[in-house]
Amino acid sequence: MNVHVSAGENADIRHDWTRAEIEALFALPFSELLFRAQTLHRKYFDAREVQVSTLLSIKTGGCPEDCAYCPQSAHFETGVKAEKLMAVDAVLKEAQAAKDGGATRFCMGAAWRSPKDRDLDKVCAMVEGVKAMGMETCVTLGMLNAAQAERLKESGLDYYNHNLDTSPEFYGEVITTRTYQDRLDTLSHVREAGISVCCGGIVGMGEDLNDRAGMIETLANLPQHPESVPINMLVQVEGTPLSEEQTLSPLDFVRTIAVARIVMPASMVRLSAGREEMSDETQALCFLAGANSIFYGPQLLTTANPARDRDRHLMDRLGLVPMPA
Ligand code: SAM
Ligand code: DTB
Ligand code: SF4
Repeated sequence: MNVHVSAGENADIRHDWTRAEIEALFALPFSELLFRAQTLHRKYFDAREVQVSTLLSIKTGGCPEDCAYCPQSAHFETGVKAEKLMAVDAVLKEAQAAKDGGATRFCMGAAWRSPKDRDLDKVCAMVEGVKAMGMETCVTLGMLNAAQAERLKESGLDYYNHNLDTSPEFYGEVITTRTYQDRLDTLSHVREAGISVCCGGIVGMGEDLNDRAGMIETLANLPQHPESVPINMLVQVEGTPLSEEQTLSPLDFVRTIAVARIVMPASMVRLSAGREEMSDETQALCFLAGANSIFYGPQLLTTANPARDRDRHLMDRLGLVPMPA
């Protein structure tokens, strides 16, 4: 990571944020908020650089969880067909294509509540294979126990993605099949195994500003900030309970990115799902607000992401360059 200042003990890196302080950041005049976010972004990173990851759904659909945003939940009719875990060879072929396309990290996602041990053997082989290609690795497989996190670490895993998704208060409106504490437990197993943490959430689910502040408060007050903080704009998928939700104003999305950058200045803030529906100008504001990583390639897990040439063109016009691994 191209951090210009060590992320050790310093006044910028705090774990004692209050909800009121974070709400006050959201309430700043837009230019003041972006100025503060930019200032910290430039202190910790080269503001021209954007980390580029490619996602692959290695096990799609049929998930027993009821996350109200998710096209892969078996609870909703969304037209996503349940598939089996992909073969290791097929995954490695996709990883090579991602590397050839310019990605430095390969993120593999599975629609599981938690992995079975037999499945984990295969995922570990995928991680080993992707590492051997010289790419960083990330997986998101649902809940993990301590032993599973250890096994993934031994296979060479760099990052584990597990999102808090929203505030503790709003969480129950979105997911009933596992608790907020379950998520925090998985995050601590990942951390204890020595794997870097990728953890963020979704906005635009009908939450209010206090919930957006509550999500960021929880992330910032974890014992260690997640190295990577994905901020997803809800992708509304027909058949999910949130498909008709009122869309969030792009400026409120930009504010969320800026606040995440300010309270977790040394973390990578990922402008995640929702870019396909976003204007180039909104994305430009997100980069200005401190976002410094994206998913690259035409598909997220089951929904669309901008085509590679649209992203290359956007990065060229903004003078952004891929971050070296
Ligand atoms: N099943 C695993 C889990 O939930 O941890 C891993 C895959 S899950 C699809 C990964 C993340 O994708 C979710 O935590 C959620 O934040 C995000 N996500 C899923 N559907 C989304 C949507 N429609 N819009 C935005 N983000 C979404
Ligand atoms: C994350 O926070 N966003 C990515 C990644 N982590 C795994 C997933 C977005 C999924 C969007 C809906 C879909 O494509 O199925
Ligand atoms: Fe399953 Fe993950 Fe989708 Fe929730 S977000 S339904 S756990 S795939």
